[in-house]
Amino acid sequence: MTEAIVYERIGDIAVLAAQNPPVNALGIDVRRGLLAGIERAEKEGAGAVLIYGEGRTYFAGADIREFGKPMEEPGLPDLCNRIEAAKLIVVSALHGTALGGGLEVALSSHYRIALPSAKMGLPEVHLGIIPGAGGTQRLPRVAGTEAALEMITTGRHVAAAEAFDKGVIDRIAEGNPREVGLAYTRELLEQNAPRRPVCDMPAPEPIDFDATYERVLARGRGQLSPAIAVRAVQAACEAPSFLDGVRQERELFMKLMESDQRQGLIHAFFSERAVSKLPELVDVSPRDVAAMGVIGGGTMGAGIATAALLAGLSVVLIERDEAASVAARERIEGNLRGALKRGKISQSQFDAILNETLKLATDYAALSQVDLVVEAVFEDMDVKRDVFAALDEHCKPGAILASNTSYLDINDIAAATSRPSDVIGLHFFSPAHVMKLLEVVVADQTAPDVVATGFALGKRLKKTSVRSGVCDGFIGNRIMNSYRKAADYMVLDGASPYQIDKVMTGFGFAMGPFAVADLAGLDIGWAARKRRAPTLDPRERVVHFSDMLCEGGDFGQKTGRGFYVYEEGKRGGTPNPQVAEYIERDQRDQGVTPQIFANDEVLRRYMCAMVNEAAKVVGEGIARRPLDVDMVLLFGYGFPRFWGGPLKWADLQGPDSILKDIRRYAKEDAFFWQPAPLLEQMVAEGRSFDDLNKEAR
Ligand code: 3H9
Repeated sequence: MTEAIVYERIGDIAVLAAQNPPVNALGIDVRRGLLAGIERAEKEGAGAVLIYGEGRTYFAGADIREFGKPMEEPGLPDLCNRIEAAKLIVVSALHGTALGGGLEVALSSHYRIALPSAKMGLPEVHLGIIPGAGGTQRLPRVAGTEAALEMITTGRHVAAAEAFDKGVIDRIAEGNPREVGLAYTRELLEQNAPRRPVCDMPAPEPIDFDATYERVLARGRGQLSPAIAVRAVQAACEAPSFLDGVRQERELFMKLMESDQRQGLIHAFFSERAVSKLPELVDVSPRDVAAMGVIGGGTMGAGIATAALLAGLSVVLIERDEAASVAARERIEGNLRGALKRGKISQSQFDAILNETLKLATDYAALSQVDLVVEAVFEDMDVKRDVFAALDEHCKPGAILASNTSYLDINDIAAATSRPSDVIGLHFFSPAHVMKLLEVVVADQTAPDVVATGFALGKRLKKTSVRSGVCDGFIGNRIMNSYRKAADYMVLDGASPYQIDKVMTGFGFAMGPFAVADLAGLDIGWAARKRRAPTLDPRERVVHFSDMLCEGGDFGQKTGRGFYVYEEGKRGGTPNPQVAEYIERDQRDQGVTPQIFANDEVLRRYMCAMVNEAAKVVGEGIARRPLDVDMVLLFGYGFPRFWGGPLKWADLQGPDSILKDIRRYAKEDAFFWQPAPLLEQMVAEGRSFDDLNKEAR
């Protein structure tokens, strides 16, 4: 017996209690313990086995940390088959989250009971794999083909009541898993209930698997695991025997286990959790935040206020006059109405937020009691400095003063106050009540407990928070500027914006860079380019075709025309024929002879620009670790999760091959393609970005 599974005899019942915190993952000790427990129970002549988890959950799945390493015996598939083949009845009592291999162990048990709060599912597709211990064979047998396919291809966690309706569990009971499980097992013994192996149930009904495969593949935008899962369920229906189906599932599972997508998605899983754990904050307590101030009620300010209100904070929003206050309130009301419609809040919560928790004011004196204030006014240093001087005057001592600036220097903003250690950047992404990313921008004098409070606030608002140092654009916008420029240069040199968009959506982005620019508003980039023009380095190449669009009043989706033409009521746009004229004019003016870019080359340049700038951001200490950059791109810029992030992607390609291409591109434009010193150093030392992540732990 291992310590991870505690064996106990209660009368006729052998109880196997999992003790492998925090989530009772099915690591090698747990698997050995379960196997030994079943064998011992049989040997002792027990009448039944009860399996349950101590702590917060039944098994939450295979131990993901073992993936990529040689599998130690017993493997989970064999263990599940052995549990199912046990000579006595096996009962599982589920609580918490019975996920992946956890649900597979439960499905191998002969009877399943769950607490009403339990959730269950097969979320393997989110890790780039499929259930690999019989889940794709057993779930369709108990729940039917359609229901199983839906659960497996979406990875959705299903509540106990729904699982009961679908036939996944046999009973729901209030209490604790041990007591509930024991009572149920006793009852089954009293009734002489038979063993009930799912593998003996008839094969599920087949459906049109080819059509389902195509539909799921398209929905995955390049992610393979959900579509492969369809084929595994197909095997459950069509394979000559249960064991043959299990064998087919295993083959598909192993193929995915070796894929880049599995590596990318597991990197995303662990990085998502590591990103907000900063070693320097381990012993630092955040300040209490109950009341929040927001300065400015435009789209951004209203979004930030909405996020705070939805998280249960009270909000005082400052606008410059009555009319602007009314408009801000309407924006917030609109956002909240969306939350109401999606069932995120009830009508009474909606009313209470608008009538009680949200206050609007035009006088900074209304901020005297707030614990933290986020400024979201016009991006102009003079305006921001005035705001912060006023905050300094009116906010109580200890209140945190945060700016939502996207690129201005937080140190300069902090200098406008008498308390720079209380000043921080909290960079939200629009719409702020929807987007998951929060950049916590730490200035030179920001106090550690202020940083900790930024992260605590992010958690409360259900954001993924990433620490960033101060630089133009912080982590995300700085990197975006770079890959956007690479895209612009490719267009000037002969690629079309539509080719680039198509290549990048093929890579897995929801939208390409030119469609994104149309959505964000072309006037934003235009204003930034005009602002930066006087300080541009003369060696920098400049493109003009986007300016030409703006000069003609085409600002993207909001004006109905940009790189694409948008028709009222239609999703997406069609290429704007004028764009080709502007590009040709730009090429003529600059004496550029257009060339043809293969799609691979488009992807390579775009990604090399992203990786190179990301490596500079890490090398300069703006991001602490490569994984911080990866999470910024994943949660703020639509980077496909199955690649894990640009630096995980770079590792998968080999950092040396990226550097080789950057050097090749530098022959055409040495100014733009200056290799990141960190990348050069890593390649010289044979290290990967993942090595840097590990060293930073
Ligand atoms: C599988 O089962 C394959 C099989 O079909 C076939 C095999 C042959 N392994 O998320 P939290 C850690 S694939 C190892 O912060 P929550 C996590 O890293 C698996 N570690 O808590 C964190 O560590 P740390 C299918 C794991 O309450 C700590 O536990 N299962 C695993 O917000 C707490 O996690 C899944 O995909 C794991 N499986 O959420 C479920 N799971 O404290 C994945 C968690 O050091 N897990 N950890 O940062 C989850 O979805 C959530 O963790 C869960 C709890 C909902 C369980």
